[in-house]
This record gives sequence, C-alpha cells and structure tokens, in this order.
Amino acid sequence: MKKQILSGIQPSGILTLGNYLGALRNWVKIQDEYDCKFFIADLHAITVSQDPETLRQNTKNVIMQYIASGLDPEKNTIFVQSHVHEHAELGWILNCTAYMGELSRMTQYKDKSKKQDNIKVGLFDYPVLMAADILLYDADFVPVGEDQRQHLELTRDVAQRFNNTYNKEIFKIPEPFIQKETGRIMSLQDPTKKMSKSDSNKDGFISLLDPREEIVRKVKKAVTDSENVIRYSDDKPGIKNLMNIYSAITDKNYEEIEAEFKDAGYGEFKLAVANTIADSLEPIQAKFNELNAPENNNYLNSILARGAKEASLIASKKVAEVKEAVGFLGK
Ligand code: AQP
Repeated sequence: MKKQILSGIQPSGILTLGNYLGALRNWVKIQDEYDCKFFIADLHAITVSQDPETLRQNTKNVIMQYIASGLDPEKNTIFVQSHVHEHAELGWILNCTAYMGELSRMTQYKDKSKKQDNIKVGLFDYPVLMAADILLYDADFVPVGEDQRQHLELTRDVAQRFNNTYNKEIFKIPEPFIQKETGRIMSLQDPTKKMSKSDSNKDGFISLLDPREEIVRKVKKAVTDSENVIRYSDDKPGIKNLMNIYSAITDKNYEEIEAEFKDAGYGEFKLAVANTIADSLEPIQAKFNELNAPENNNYLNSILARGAKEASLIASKKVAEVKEAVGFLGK
C-alpha cells in the first residue's frame, strides 16, 4: 500500500513562484511514489473577501496550473474542496475539539488579521478547516512550505485530542513533508515577508503566468542592499532570497552561486535570476494556454467530477465514523 499524501492551494489569486517552488513542484516529484490527493482550497479562499467571478476564474486557473506544472490527473485525485461537503462538516465537529488559545497563536492569523478591518471568524478558524482537510483522508504526509508547519502541528494536536477524548484511533496523525532548501520564498519587495499571491503590492510576487519581461522587471526592482556582492547571509535577506530561488531552480548550492557571480554586480545577477525563472516557467505557461482553450473545458470538468467522486467516497466514510464516535444519532 502506498502512503497517503494530501495537499491543496487556495484559489486566492494566480499561483506564485512561492506556491510553485514551495509546494507544486514537490508534489510533481512525489506523485509516483505516493497515493496523492490535491485539492483547490476554495473554502479557505473565502476567509478573506473574494469577488465571486474572480474566485470562479481563479479556481479554474489553479486546476490548469496544477496540470500545467506536471500533476498527472490520471495518477492523482484532483478536486475542488467545496465539491466535497464533508470538509465543512468535519471542520465544524473539530471546532468543538480545537481551543481558542491554540488558534490565537497561529502566525498566519496574526499576519493576515492585521491587514483586515473586519476580521472574519473563518480567518481565525482556518487551521481547523485545514485539520479537517487532512484528517478526512488519513494522510500520512502533508507536503507544505515551512510557513504551514505551525498549522500542521495544530492538526496533529487536534487529531490526538480527538482520539483521546473518544478513546479510539479515528484519525491518523499526519507528518509534515517539507523541502528544506525551498522552505520559504520571500516577497521581492519585502524579503522579511513571505511571497503571497494576494499581496496588494504586485511587484512582491512572481505569478506563474507572468511573461518574461514582467519577471525581469520585478526581479530588477527586488529590494536588496548596497553591498553589491553576491554573498549568502542572513543580513542580506533580499540577496539571500534571490539566491534561494536561483538555487531551487538550478540545483546549485550557495558556494557555487557565489563563485559563479563573484565578479558580477547585482544588475547582472538579477538578470540571470530573472531569466532562469522565466525559462523554468515557459513550458508551464505553454501547457496552461493549451489547457485554457474552450475545447478543453469538458476535459477539465471531467477530471474534477471524477476527483470529487473519489474523494467523497473516502470522506463520507470518515465522517460517518466521527459522527458515531461523538454520539450523533444515526439516520
Ligand atoms: N512564499 C512561499 N514559499 C514557499 N511555499 C509557499 N507556499 C505559499 N507561499 C509560499 C506554499 O503553497 C501552498 C499553498 O498555499 P495557499 O495558497 O493554500 O496558502 P498560503 O500559504 O497562504 O499561500 P499564499 O500564496 O500566501 O496565499 P494568500 O496570499 O492567499 O495567503 C502551501 O503548501 C504553502 O506552504
């Protein structure tokens, strides 16, 4: 039996280089070895305001970006979260296991709530829904970026608490699966913040669909320092981030990169990084454009219908087990 993997990305914008290097690219590498489910986290996306038409379009875009990045719909279950109602249902039940105190400590909530005027309950509760996503499918591993480690720890705590409360091993305790080197890609405009697709400063992120000129422009504008020496150091967060990106794409280590650019200034280095990014995104963009043709609409819908069916079969069994354990009267 292959081990179970589950992961998802929110359709809260066009996917970024951070989503690609921190998540998608790693999913592609593991799809043969594991039994994988990848979903589009639309329930999570509405924890901050979304324009309905844009959300629908972004959801379709994410599906196409998954496939264009190399996820094989024949090998993996690909589905939209809201197509499987058990995610919301288990989310509610786990709300009655999770503690306010532990949710208040979540860094993502602290960061995102600072940017909102009216903070939605869903934003606070996001990690509980994430726990439900994972626990529904008995995931062994959850491939996430470093930024999501805290949420996964919470999932483990909630699962353990639930199992202890009802004295039954209902939930498997999942492990994180984090690619160390590309753990966290930072914003180009503020390298102390992670690169995010919903960043209001569009120059902070590179989207998977950005054309080469746009990538060059954004990388050239990236915030660095005045030393003009390509050196990997924590006191040079901008250069460190660009070196991380370059290293993730080329597989070169930091010493090799320092040697390669020892006689170069930031201008030359940035251009090399930008072109390397553009080269790596080119085939993804070509495949995306192909999938985006109207004649492929039925094909994409059929992948999602099949994915929802496969996921629902597993999720409904888990929710039935959970309801029985908590003492709900059966139908
Ligand atoms: N900057 C990043 N570096 C490495 N990994 C990242 N991920 C996201 N940003 C980076 C990884 O992408 C996966 C899915 O992310 P998500 O869209 O579900 O949520 P997020 O982490 O909140 O991503 P964004 O782009 O920052 O979305 P918004 O702007 O809507 O909040 C996760 O595995 C994450 O680790």
